[in-house]
Amino acid sequence: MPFKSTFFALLALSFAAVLPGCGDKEPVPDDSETPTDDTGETGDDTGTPAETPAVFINEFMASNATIIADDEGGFGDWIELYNATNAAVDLSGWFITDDLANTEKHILGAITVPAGGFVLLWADDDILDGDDHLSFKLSGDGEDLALYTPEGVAVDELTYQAQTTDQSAARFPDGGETWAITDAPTPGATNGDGT
Ligand SMILES: [Ca+2]
Ligand SMILES: [Ca+2]
Repeated sequence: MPFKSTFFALLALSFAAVLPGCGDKEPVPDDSETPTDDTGETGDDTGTPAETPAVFINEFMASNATIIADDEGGFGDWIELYNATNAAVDLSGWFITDDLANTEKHILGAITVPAGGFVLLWADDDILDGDDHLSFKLSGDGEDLALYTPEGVAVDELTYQAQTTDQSAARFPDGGETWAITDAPTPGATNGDGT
């Protein structure tokens, strides 16, 4: 099927499924307005609803002993979000939770993720420290982690297994489908390509 490189980010969730079918074809150039292939399908890019920005839970650490401290010197659990779009995304009123059965556990305050950039949230159950501090911690034994719009639309949802102290779980590349555990965490910065 045709594949536009400019839609890599938006189609990140389906990337793994799409890739095998594209293995023997060159990507369709960006200026190809009407991709054609053997199926005769039109190229309407309806895969991602416009009202749900491509923001990802991009990396997290459920047991932080020495990797990074907050402004108060605390080594709390942390969650990195990544904005795969070309515009800043205001997360005010969005929900983040460690429990898929309680999607409105924490409502985000004045948090904005820059275009193509990252924001680091502290999961330390210490909300008096600022809008980047959440009302829950991440269990090192495994837990849920999810992000919802103010309307309750799931933007990213995951369930993770037991974690090792000072190792993070991260998407490679940023916003990609593949998760890996790394002992070289990059809180607030790109995950790189995993090499
Ligand atoms: Ca928790
Ligand atoms: Ca990172």
